[in-house]
Amino acid sequence: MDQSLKDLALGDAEKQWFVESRFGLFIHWGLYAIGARHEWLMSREEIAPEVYERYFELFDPDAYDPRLWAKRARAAGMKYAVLTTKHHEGFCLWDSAVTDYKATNTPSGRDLVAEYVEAFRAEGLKIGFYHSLIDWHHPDFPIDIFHPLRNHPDAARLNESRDVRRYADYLHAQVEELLTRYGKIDIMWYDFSYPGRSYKGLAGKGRNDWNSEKLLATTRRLQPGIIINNRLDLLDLPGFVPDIMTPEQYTPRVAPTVKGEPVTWEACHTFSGSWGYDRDEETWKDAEQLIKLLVGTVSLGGNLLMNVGPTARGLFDDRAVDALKVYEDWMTLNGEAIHGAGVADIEPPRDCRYTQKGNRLFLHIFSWPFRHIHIDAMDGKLEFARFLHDGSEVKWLTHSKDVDSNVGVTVPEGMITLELPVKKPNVTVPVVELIL
Ligand code: H79
Repeated sequence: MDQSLKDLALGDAEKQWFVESRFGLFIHWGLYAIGARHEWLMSREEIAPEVYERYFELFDPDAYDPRLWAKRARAAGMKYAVLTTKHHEGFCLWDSAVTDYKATNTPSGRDLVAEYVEAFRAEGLKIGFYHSLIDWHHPDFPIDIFHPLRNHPDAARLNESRDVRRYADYLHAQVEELLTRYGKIDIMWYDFSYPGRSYKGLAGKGRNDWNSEKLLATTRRLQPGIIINNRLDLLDLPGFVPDIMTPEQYTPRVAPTVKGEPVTWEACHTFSGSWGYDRDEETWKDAEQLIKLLVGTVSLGGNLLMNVGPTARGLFDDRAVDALKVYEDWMTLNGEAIHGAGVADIEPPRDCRYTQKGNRLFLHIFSWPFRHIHIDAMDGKLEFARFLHDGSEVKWLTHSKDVDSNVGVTVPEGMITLELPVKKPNVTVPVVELIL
């Protein structure tokens, strides 16, 4: 069994496109866009499935045009996208044969997944599916710690007629549809497992509930090159390393490892605090935060999957468009330091991050200093320095004893001081390219 699980992991060569991409668009879209107050509202507000179905009866995103979404993503420098085919609410965005709770049965009547795949592929982006393991609408999904009916007085009795194995069959059948109907799919993003937790005698869920080993094998069989994330609760099986790790709304301080080994990883973040469209949410990230999240992630060797929650009409709202424009403006001038770049060989100076691509080192300046940034000695290897955004030369001093006496302080021999303009260039995070 160890061996077969190992065989299900993807090799580095098959993940190369992903690592080089560095930047993708996460799209959280479902009935919760109508509620417009976080994609977990069904659980948070303990809304019974039959009450929640009111959204299903009204769902009609008349302005949905995924070609426009794809154009915006590409312009922002994103190379792939991941769409919620189904979120925890259980509503399916495609024309599934095994449920009536699907987009084609709403007033919209469209297969939203089919249109997404076609539009994003046409724009040259790789295609990912997010698929929720959790399902608060399915009648066989046992009421658990997050379920909207967790505080129902008869929860235990209701669970007697719910059979998680039937739910798992449904889950597997749907995955089979998604991975056979739409051509080559590049990423499968399962969400999520929570074993070993309990609330009022109700349990969490994990690999035995989802039949995760089989789900992993099926996913790999149907799409041999697909990247599968780490949320199937298989991590503690000996020898198993997921294709990617996916820290959520959290960028680690050092590159993550699994079982002592470096691992391919992708941080996912939101423009505001919510994944689904949240009309009244106020904590939208500013331009600096958005760019620093991307740079910070890539400097640690990770990808950034940045989320948008489209509205119930099928549009990116103004705040999301503005946020994507922040990325577009920055990536147009500085994308070289992101695409195909990764962890640098050397430590960055204070308030800076490095990314590196071959003999090109990119110094991302997070906090603008007064005139100088001191970088460690490069043993004479530095050949040229220039700003990425305008290609202009950045001059530097290499410290020797002579220079030390000029500045009147002791400086480590060989240390390099970049000579920067007093005024910060009009770029959210300026980047100096160091050619070695
Ligand atoms: O799909 C997005 C989220 O809905 C889902 N994963 C991303 C990609 C996710 N959200 N939260 N979690 C996974 C982990 C669980 C967090 C919880 Fe809570 C804390 C559940 C209950 C308390 C956050 C706060 C959600 C509800 C209240």
